[in-house]
Amino acid sequence: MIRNMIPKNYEILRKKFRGCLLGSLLGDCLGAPFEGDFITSGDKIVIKNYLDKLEAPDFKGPVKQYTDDTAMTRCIAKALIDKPEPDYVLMAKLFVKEYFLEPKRGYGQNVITVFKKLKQSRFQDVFKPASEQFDGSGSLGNGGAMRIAPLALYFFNNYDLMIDAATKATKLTHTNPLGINGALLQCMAIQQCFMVKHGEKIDVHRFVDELLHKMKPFEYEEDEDLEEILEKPYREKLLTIQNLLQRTYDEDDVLYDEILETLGNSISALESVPTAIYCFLKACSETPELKDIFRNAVEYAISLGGDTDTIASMTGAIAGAYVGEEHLNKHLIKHCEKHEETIEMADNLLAARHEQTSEMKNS
Ligand code: R7I
Ligand code: MG
Ligand code: MG
Repeated sequence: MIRNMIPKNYEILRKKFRGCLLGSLLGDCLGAPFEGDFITSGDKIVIKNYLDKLEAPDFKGPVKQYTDDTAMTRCIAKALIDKPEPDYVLMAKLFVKEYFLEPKRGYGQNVITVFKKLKQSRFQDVFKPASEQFDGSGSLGNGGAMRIAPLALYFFNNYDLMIDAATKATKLTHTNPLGINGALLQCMAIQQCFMVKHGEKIDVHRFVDELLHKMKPFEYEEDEDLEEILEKPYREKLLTIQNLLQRTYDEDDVLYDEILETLGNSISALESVPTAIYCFLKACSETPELKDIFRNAVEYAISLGGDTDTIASMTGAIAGAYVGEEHLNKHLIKHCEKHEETIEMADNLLAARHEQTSEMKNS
């Protein structure tokens, strides 16, 4: 193999790869203690103090453990590092191995059936067990979206390959279009953070417009000839985000209830992926300093309650890809399980991507 020169932007990419995977880990570890909670105004202060305490230089506390979100994210990253072409049998095998090694990581109730069937069938047809979930309609949970970050990173500069790989990696466990499209939307949001110049502010409305445009081919349209209105659920959510982003800051309490009502905070992909994107964009539009965006986005995601580990993890992956590792609090990182391995994994994923791209150019 002919090694290519390290490109000039390699350092920036490294910061973004690390920021994204660390952001995903932090959101999961920090959000997990609140999973399933209803959050009161008092709890919001508790969450703020909890994060302040963890950000303090000298605070020592027990390691914050990650859940299934990170366990499965790590499997996708490992598969890409080992095999440069996405290998879905390998991904399925890693999911199953990981689950049976550590089953108590808080996995979704139904996805466990997929793991058991994959194992029993000796990975004959890795897409079959997922397609049988929920009487054949497939899971609409956020399990596909929560683990998609490594694919967005690996294919950040090849949109078509990213969409293809994200679809297939999701179909290993989630075949419902809502589950798949949620994973695609999360992937697109992370990838879009690579299109913003490092250190430059995001135009939040343009960010959503681009997502609206990209989601169009994946959702049905209004068909005038048939006089039939077909569904476009994710684009409806994105329009809601546009609307919510125009609201003023002093309406925060009213806004909070409205966000829960319109965007949601549940375990379903439709009621969590757009919520995570909103948490990120709200922080971008209200936070003057780049260094505070990650913390504000993740704190807000946790304060919404419900599926806190997953929504905070997805928010963290997007925010981390945008601001880069240097704007994540280093003390906060140290409290999270396997943070050092996560940095190594991000570097290996970038190296694997670089080698793959170089090979493509040289062949
Ligand atoms: O989507 P999945 O991997 O779960 C991820 C969530 C995250 O919050 C993790 O942090 C973890 O806590 O779990 O797992 P699935 O079992 O496929 O889906 C999760 C749940 O969503 C299921 O157990 C169901 O309760 C629900 N669900 C559905 N309910 C009705 N009809 C998913 N799909 C359907 C459906 O089609
Ligand atoms: Mg979890
Ligand atoms: Mg969760």
